[in-house]
Amino acid sequence: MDMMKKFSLEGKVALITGASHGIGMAIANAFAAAGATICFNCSSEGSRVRALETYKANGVDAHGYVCDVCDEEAVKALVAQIKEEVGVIDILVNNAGIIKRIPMIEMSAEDFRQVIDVDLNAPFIVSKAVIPGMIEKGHGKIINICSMMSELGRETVSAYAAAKGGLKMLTRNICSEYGEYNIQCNGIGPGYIATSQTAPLRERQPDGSRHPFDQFIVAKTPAARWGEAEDLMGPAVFLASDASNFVNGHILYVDGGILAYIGKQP
Ligand code: NAP
Ligand code: GCO
Repeated sequence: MDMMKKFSLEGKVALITGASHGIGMAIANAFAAAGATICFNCSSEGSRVRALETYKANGVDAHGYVCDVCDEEAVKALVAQIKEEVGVIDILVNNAGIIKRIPMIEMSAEDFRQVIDVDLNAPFIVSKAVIPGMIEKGHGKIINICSMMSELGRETVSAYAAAKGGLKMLTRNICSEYGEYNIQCNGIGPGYIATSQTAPLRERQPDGSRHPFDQFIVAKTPAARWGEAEDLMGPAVFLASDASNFVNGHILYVDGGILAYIGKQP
């Protein structure tokens, strides 16, 4: 048996939401290298055009769309357009996400709702739009990009942690409800990854020293470094491929070991 064929995505159509840069783009590049046809969406035409230029420079012939993942009618139209232009979606990565770092009692209900909308309601909306096609095809892979905050809290990220905790359970529920249709739904829980989303946590201080949170995360991570979006490529290909056909409802933490580690004695 050619074991490596189990990791191939040849002939598969993948939709990675929010893959205009960061983690989503790294996962899309990994899927392309494994043979998949890449579709992505983002929230603005500017992001879409810039992302398409980057994909092209990387040798990836991606299909890019502007679509707000919170807008159910727009998402349904996107899925139909992809079916028309590319094919029925075999692999969905619910990656699009936002964070607002505000102390909870200072956070408006509107800010809280916006984070829940993108990080939890949207994965429901997009999965609901894609699953019927997967059932018809007889297979499907859904990967929800969760977070360490699916397990842990911290100051200022109440909405984000609530959303990512809910996303962990949505992952398990999709697994429970659609596993019989040969659809596997799993999560990836990245640790602290160096992207634009975490840039504020790594900014140099006025005196040129490293951000205190940067120093904290490096000390708290057994790997003693921030993760790179590239660290997620292999785990994502595994969960998108036939190699994981009996893995379902699992959250794979790609965090350098943070969740396993109590932290070094000061
Ligand atoms: P990022 O660099 O901020 O990228 C977020 C992406 O989501 C962008 O492509 C953005 O599109 C898109 N997006 C946001 N709201 C959208 C909407 N309403 N409709 C469509 N697209 C939307 O984030 P990242 O660091 O790569 O994170 C990606 C995912 O990983 C998120 O779910 C995040 O919560 C999760 N995560 C990140 C880390 C980390 O340390 N970075 C760790 C754990 C989990 P535009 O380009 O148009 O704005
Ligand atoms: C934060 C960070 C984290 C990371 C990630 C960790 O402010 O604590 O943004 O939430 O984004 O989710 O897994």
